[in-house]
Amino acid sequence: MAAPGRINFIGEHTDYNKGFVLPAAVDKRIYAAIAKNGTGTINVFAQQLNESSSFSIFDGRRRSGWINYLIGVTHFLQQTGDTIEGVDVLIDGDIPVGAGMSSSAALCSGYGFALNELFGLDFSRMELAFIGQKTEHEFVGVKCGIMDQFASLHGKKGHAIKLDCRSMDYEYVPFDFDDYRIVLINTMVSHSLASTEYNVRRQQCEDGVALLQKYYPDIKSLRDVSYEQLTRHWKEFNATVYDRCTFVVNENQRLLAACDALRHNDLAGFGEMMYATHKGLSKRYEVSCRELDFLVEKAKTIPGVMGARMMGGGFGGCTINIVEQSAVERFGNEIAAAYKKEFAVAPELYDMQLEDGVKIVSAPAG
Ligand code: GAF
Repeated sequence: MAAPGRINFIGEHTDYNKGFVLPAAVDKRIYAAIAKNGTGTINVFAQQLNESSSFSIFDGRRRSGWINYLIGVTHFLQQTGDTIEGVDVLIDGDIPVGAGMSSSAALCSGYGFALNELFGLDFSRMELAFIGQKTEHEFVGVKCGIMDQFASLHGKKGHAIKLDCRSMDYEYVPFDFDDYRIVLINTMVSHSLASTEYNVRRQQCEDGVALLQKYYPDIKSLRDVSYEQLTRHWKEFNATVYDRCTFVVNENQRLLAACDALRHNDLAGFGEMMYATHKGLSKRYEVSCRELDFLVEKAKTIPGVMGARMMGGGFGGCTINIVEQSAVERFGNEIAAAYKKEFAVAPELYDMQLEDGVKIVSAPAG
């Protein structure tokens, strides 16, 4: 089984506000080999970490660390009354952990998908995505949206996916710009603040919704809020909550405009919106950090860069950059050198391909 990580072009922190996102599955993946072992125990070996762990299929208790993802998925698959037996699992992969490319969502999506196939459980890809999300919520404690699990399961080669996180309707948007590359730059800062601050942001958005609902009972989430409604009541808001809500309301609109730009092959317009998203995430949503801001500012000065922004939950991880093919080498050299000079750390660069979602692959020979 191969489960991809994801990138997100635009639409950040909009998923749990029931708005739109534009992610894509990529060519960095978690691989798992899974076989029934005739017992009631799940035995897992994580190659990258050189760690093993086991749990009973009936034991749905939370533990610490990566095994939680597998306990959670097993638990929720079992809850529906389906029968799972023990399996041996070997996990490996090349998604950089902590880089904001959703290695944990890939793990949950891929593991759930593999058990689904092995035991003929009949869950749809969408149901598996929700099981992965529920695992994050209840076993890991991060109240994430649905974007990451959805993207890992629904990716399509050469395409981004415009997802409506309320209706769960989605549409594949081709990203076929032969002369441009999607380059991620990893700050190598791992986002330790991310899970607590993530939940705080979510709460602040809900606080904003609760305030506006007094005036507009039909509002269910920030997705339903217009900029006019928000500004009309600004005096009643706590200033921080107001900033958070402003970012989300703008970001949703920006995503729709960005999709139009893509459809019209307007990569320059699309790139400008990426910069605007970064500014909002940094100044109003306050989920960026000095390293991410530095990379985006530097990217703006290098010829051939169409757009750049921080990607994912924030507080570290990667920036996503759209760069002219002919400028990629210079871009990589210049930005890596500048970053190393500033922070004394060499960033990693990844040239991304958009790929299919989770699938069964045969083991390499030998
Ligand atoms: C993380 C979450 F898991 C996603 O659901 C999403 O909210 C993202 O941060 C921010 O857009 O990756």
